[in-house]
Amino acid sequence: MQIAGKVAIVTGSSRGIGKAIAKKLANLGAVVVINQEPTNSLSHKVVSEIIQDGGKAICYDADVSNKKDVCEMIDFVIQKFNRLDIMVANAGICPFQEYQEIDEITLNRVIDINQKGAFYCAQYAAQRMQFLNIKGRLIFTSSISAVFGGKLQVHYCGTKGAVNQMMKSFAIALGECGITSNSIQVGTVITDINKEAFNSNPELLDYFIARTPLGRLATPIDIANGVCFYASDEASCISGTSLTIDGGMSVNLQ
Ligand code: RM4
Repeated sequence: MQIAGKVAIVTGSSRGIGKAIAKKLANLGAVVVINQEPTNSLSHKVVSEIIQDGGKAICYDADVSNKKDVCEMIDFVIQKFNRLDIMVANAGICPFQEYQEIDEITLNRVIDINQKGAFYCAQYAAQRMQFLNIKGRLIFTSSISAVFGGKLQVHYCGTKGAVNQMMKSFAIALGECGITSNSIQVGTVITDINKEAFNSNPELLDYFIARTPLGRLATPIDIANGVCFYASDEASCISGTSLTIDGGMSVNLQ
């Protein structure tokens, strides 16, 4: 997959799925920007792991729900590398809660990070790519929860549905510039986002595995593989699509 020499930002890449995406992109020769929210302190470790593996990476703290932060991050990257080829809008949260318990603060935080954050990253990255005449890539981390509901994810599912619709609309708006826009519909992948939920309810994990035709849940690497394909030159004629990576879970009603 032709990615060498490209510059990529991966939001929420200090751990979990974002970290796997960043490491795979770096492994394929991209210069990767590891983004985390400023209160976090893990990204330096990811950068040193990538450099130890012979890759190129820097880190940049920015709260994606803050438009000014996002624009400054993108401007910094373009100033440093003279280009931005790949924007992976991956940062997201999913506080599992009964619908009655979801207060305004929580709802706004989920929308601010998952939906507005993805929008700010895509909007400004696309504007800069267009200005620099770069046939770039917008890749969104969506979810099977964009299609299926979740009893404890009423707020989260709404944002993932929105991410898919934004993705399609960006694809239409940016086609004439040769910029593609796609999303990965992530199945149930065990990371910090849901570890607690599974620890407190191990049967749920057994249920998800049992309904997955391939008999295993997708891993962060599986998601990274899909993102790297969308980011590659080989995917230059793919836009406005969602690739589901879930071991077949979402097509199985059993
Ligand atoms: C995914 C899907 C999974 C859930 C995670 C947090 O999009 O909904 O089932 O565990 O989000």
